[in-house]
Amino acid sequence: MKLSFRWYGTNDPVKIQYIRQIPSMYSIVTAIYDVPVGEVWPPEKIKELKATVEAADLMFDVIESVPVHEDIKLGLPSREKYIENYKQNIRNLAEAGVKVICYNFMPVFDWTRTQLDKTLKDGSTTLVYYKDQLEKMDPLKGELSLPGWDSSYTKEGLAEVFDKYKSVDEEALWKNLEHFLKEIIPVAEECKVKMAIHPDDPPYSIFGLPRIITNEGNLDRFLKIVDSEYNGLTLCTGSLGSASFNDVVRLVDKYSSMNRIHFMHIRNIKLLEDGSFEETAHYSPCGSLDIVKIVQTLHKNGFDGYVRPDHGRMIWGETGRAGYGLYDRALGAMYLTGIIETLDKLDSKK
Ligand code: DNO
Repeated sequence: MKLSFRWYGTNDPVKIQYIRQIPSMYSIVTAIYDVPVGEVWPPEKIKELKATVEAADLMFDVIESVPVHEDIKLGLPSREKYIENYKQNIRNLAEAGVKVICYNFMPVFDWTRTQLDKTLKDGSTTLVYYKDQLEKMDPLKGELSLPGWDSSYTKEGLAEVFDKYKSVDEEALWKNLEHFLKEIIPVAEECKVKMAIHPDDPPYSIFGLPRIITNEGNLDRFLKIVDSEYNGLTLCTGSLGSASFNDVVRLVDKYSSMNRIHFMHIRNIKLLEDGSFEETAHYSPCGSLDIVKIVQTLHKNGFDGYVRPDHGRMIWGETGRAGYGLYDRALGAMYLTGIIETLDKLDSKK
């Protein structure tokens, strides 16, 4: 397992040198953030980013994300141009040595929370998703954005895109995804870049928009569309685990033994009775997921892909990008490293 850490580039309040100081850190997970969604990332920008990462003695192996233009998800005729651009991005990133590209196929919104700074009992703040808060939110009335999103919309822009989705139900979205995959996966195969779709977060429809990368049946369906190792998953424990119908350990076991997980996002969440959830520290007793069992399952199946500690709380007075501070994610990284080292040592004693 290769430990990695998300970094938002030189504008990130978290310095890359600090990430380097986390023991066992191997690769950075990053992206080009100042090119509009759907456009080709200029090769010079990719080169520059790679050089910055390598100067910090870290690998430039994982991109999160190359975002998918909304016209592709909507299946509009203009999608062909964006799909060609997407293929070019895969080629250019492969040229720079990138091994895995993470992306998602969520209509309009990426990961969604209802509050970014909920104070927990210990005084830390965290991201939460409370169903009663969500019911009161009307994305068409206000501007909604999260710190990790690749794009956010104005009120007018949102109304327009919601309107376009009126004719796209789940089956139509599957069709549009199928068209996209059948175009891009052959390029990924040729370039030896593993594509890794991120599950929908939360894994069910919100604001009346369709969501399909949500549960075991749909993950099976996704993998069969193009049955290639290059058509794989980013298995995000917190996203899939935020619905009680998903058994995360089972999903990790199934898809890692099929060699279809290329990137793991590991974090814990506490599921509440009404289906709401709070993000917690990684340590298993803090949440509803058994992180040791998840890592143990990956280890048993010989998983050698990338792992990153996902969102952290804000602790020790840190301020910055909600979910993406340094301290709690670094604690998560060391917790994961401790589990992996223990498993490795127990294994060598057999
Ligand atoms: C949230 C992230 C997601 C992820 C995208 C992948 O923190 O895991 O925003 O990057 O869904 O495209």
